[in-house]
Amino acid sequence: MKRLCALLATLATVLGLTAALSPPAAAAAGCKVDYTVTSQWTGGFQAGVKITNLGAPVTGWTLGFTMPDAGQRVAQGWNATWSQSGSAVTVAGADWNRTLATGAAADVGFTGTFTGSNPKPTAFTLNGVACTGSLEEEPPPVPADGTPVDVNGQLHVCGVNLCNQYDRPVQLRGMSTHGIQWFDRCYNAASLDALANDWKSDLFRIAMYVQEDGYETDPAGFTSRVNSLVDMAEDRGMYAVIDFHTLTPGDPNYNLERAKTFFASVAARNAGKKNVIYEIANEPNGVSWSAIKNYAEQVIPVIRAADPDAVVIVGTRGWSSLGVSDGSSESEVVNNPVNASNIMYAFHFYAASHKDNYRSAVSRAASRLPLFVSEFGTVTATGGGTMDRASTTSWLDLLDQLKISYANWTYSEAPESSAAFRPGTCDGGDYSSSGVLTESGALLKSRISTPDSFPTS
Ligand code: IDC
Repeated sequence: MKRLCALLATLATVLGLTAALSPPAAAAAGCKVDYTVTSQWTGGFQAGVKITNLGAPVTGWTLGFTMPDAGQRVAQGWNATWSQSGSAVTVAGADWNRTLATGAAADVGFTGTFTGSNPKPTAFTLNGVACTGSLEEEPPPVPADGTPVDVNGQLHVCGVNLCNQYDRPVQLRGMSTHGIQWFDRCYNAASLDALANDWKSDLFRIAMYVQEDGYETDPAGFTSRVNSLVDMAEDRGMYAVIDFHTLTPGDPNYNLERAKTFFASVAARNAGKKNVIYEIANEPNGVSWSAIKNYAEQVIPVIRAADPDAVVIVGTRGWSSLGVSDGSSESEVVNNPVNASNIMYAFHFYAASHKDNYRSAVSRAASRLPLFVSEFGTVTATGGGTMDRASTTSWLDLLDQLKISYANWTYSEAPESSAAFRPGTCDGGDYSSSGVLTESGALLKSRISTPDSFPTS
């Protein structure tokens, strides 16, 4: 029936009979498109397109529209496959957003070039049906008064989500330190104030390397520094992720005794706080899932004995890729989960290196496992290279849609493109203005600082 309507509508358009043949109500049932130019510069622009399906559910969709001006060209698109032929643009949904229930929406976007006045595209269609619908606009979320920790209180895992004190799913968005053995001076009152107040970050991840001149060289000193950073986050109403940053060697069991000592101490010291989340192994690599699970089942009871109600994040195989970087998949975890409650599984990605097959794994896994993106970069897995804006935007849109919390690598002035600040920033007191931000820092600040809409009942 839909096909027939679409065919009739097309025929009617061709014959110039639209008004006479198609009842307005039928046309309005198809879809609604919100097109927004989010930024524009000389000759270029970035636009977001929100497609809302007002018709029957679809399991695959193609959006069409027309560029009114001959100079308007799509340069790079995301969250879909984009192509342009003459003035006609075609956008085909990606694996993870191709299903749209009635009333559901997909967000896609692109950067483009233009030569004239950059008018808004016209003739939007969804699977061939004109998008002339309108919906009651949802009121914009009203941010609750108070800091993220004031509003959400003690967190816990409910189903596959991170939930707040009202048992409602929340997404925390924030930043990770670089290795605190190297960039300690970047974590001071001014930078933490900026993170809480200007970046409006919900979350501060404290990356305490174990090797590479980290914890193993001075357990007492690093434990005390982590505790003082937890306090600084708490004072500003941010959650703190205590990251036991194992990396090389990749088998977390190499550090098992150190992990037990460290977590027994920080869990006892911080048990009364509501803002602490424990991440027990940053990125296991070159090691099986069963060995990681065994490590987790020895460390988690140590934490629980001291701090029974805190959320614990468990790293996954293949540098916390849910096994994907080792040619495996999330099913090894789904089929053999860690024997503990109130835990989440880490997923890490670097947007220029990890793309569609990783996004597919996350969108599949998200309905089976509680996931926490405790680290990601906008660049390649080396921490350097060119920032991949399109892939980063795809990732963050997906995490927003799935309400998966994230922390970006890094809130630091490291001389590499993943760092949010230009080298030298930590000599001064400014951690927010465009003069100190790198391209990655500017993108992340713009994403993190949008209002939270934490449920309050
Ligand atoms: C990188 C840092 C780099 C440092 C290196 C040392 O960006 O300055 O020299 O560690 O080990 C990870 C790790 C994280 C890496 C990061 C980028 O968790 O420690 O930081 N990365 O390579 N996993 C994937 C990428």
